[in-house]
Amino acid sequence: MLDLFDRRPIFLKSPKNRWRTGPLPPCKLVLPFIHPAMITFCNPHHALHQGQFEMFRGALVPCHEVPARADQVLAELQRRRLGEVRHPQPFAAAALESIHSPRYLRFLETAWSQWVAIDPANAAHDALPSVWPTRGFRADVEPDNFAARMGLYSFDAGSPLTSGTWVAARAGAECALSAAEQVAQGARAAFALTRPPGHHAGADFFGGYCFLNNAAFAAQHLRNSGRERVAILDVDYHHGNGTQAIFYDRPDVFFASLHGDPRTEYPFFLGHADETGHGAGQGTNLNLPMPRGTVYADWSGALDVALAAIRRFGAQALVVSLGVDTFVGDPISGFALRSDDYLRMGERLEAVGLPTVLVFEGGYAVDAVGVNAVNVLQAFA
Ligand code: 6XA
Ligand code: ZN
Repeated sequence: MLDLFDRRPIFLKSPKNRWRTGPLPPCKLVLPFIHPAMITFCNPHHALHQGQFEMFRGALVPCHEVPARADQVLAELQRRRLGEVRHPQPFAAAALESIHSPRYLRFLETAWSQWVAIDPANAAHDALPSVWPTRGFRADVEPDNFAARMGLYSFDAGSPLTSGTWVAARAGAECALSAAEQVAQGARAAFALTRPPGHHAGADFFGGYCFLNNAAFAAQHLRNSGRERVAILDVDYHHGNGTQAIFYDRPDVFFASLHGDPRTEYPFFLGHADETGHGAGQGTNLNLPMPRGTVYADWSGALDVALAAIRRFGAQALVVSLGVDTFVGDPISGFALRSDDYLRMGERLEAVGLPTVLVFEGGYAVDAVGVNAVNVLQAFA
C-alpha cells in the first residue's frame, strides 16, 4: 500500500526494479496547497495526442511518446504530495505567434481536418510526412498538396500528427505560459507537466515528437514580463534544435544544452560544440555534446560548465527543458544516469538561485519516468 504522506525520494536501482500504478485520470486531482516552492501546471488534454506508429529504420513501430509518461509523473507528484497541481490558464493566440510563424500555426490547427477531408478513411490513422524540401528546394511557396505541406513543416517521420495533436499541444503551450506567469509573479519555481514535448519544434516545423516549443514560450513570456536576460538549460538527452534555432540570433536569451553527440544521436544535424550563436546572438549558445554511455560523474561536469556560463551571462530567470531520457534504462537514448542522480541534478539547478520554470520534455522508460522527473523537482523544492 502507498503511504500518501511519504515524501521520501525514490531510488530505482535499475530499470528492472519496477513499480506500477493503475491507469490514472488525466490531471483530475488538484491537491490542497502543500508545498510553497513548486506549483505544477498539468495539461488536461495531453492524452488527446496519442500517436499510433512512428517510422523507425524503415518500419512503423509503436510510439514511444505515450500518455502514460505524463500520467506517471503526475502520479508520483501526487504520491509525494509535492505541491499544488493546477490546470493552465488560457492565453491569446499572440503568445503562440511570439514563437511560431502564423503560417505554421494555421497549418497545425487545420491539419487534421485537411487530412480527413482528403479521404474520410484517413480518420483511422495518423498523418506522417514522407517528402521534404531539402537543400535547393523552395520553402517560401506553400504547396496545395497536403503531403507536401506536411513535409514543408516537419523534419522527420517519427512524429505522427493525430486528431488531438493541436488541442493537446496548444494546452501544453498554456501550461508553459502559466508556469512562466507564476514565476513572473514572484514564485521561486513552477513546473509545466505536458506532452507532446517541445524542444525540437522550431518557428515553423515539427519533429522529434514536438509540435509547439513549450520552453521557448516560457522564456519569451519571462522576457515580456520584464526579465531582461533569460537562460534556457536543456538537459534532455537529445539536442534541443528547435529552441536553439528560435533564439540563435538573440542576445537576450541564452541557450545551453547537454546532449548526446549529434554525430551519432538524434537530431543529428544540429547540436555541435561550434554552434555559438549568430549576429547579435553570438556567444549566447552553448552546446555540450557527450558520447553514448556518459555517466552522471561526467555529465555533471558539463552541467558545471553550462551553469557557470549562465551565471556569466547574467540571467535573471531560468527555463529548464527537463527531459529524463538521460536515464540508463531509457529505450531510445544512450546516457547512463541513475534515479538518485536526478536528486543531485535538482539540487544543482536549485543552487543557481534563479526563478525557474521547468518544462517536461523526453523520458521513455515509462516505469521510471515519474520517479526520475519528480526526484529533480523534489530536490529543487
Ligand atoms: C527519433 C527520436 C526522437 C527523440 C525525441 C526526444 N524518433 N527528444 O526525446 O528529446
Ligand atoms: Zn529526448
